Amino acid sequence: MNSILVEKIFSSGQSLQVVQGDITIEEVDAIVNAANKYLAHGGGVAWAISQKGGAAIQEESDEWIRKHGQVSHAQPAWTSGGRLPAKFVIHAVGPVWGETFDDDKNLSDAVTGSLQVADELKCASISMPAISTGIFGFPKDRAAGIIFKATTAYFEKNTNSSVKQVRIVLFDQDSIDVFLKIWKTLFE
Ligand code: AR6
Repeated sequence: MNSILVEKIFSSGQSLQVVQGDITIEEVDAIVNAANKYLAHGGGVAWAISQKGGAAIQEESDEWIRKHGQVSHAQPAWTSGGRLPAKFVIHAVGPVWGETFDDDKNLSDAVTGSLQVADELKCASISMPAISTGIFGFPKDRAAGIIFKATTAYFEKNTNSSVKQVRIVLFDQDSIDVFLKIWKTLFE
């Protein structure tokens, strides 16, 4: 079972949570996948989502690539959730650490873009992993600050958004320790 570690409720009533657990069991409107630009879900959280959600996720992803081409940081793709409890999977592409000079902006864009897609899909609740901090090698502390700040900025700019709850779902203890440390510096 996934458990809430900390929560901040903004003046708009929108809520940001850090959750410990497995994103594939989240009972929310949409989960975010940490994808690559080809939507080839071969490793990390992408593989777990694809396995649990069933063949529909990779099939719909392949269809998306055929129609729209490679996925950019700022404009994530989306598919159904297949057999997952979540209705949708939003496929966000974070930066590969060190590949360009725009890593911070590209991660921020991937987070903001995911929230925009969730809004377009009229989602109230969305769960997001620590995008880019696994196979893509983005430093966890730096990513935590960017993910928290991008979500806060989105809430502040979009108080009437359909998105009322954002859950940052962390799998491993190291990520939990780092994200909670950064949370304290920003929100406590
Ligand atoms: N629930 C929540 N978080 C998870 C789960 C889970 N079930 N499993 C792993 N994580 P990564 P990236 C965490 O590598 O760095 C794939 O091959 C994990 O511990 O999945 O953006 C894609 O297809 C880490 O903290 O994503 C891309 O090619 C976080 O999810 C590439 O990896 C992100 O790790 C994307 O790399």
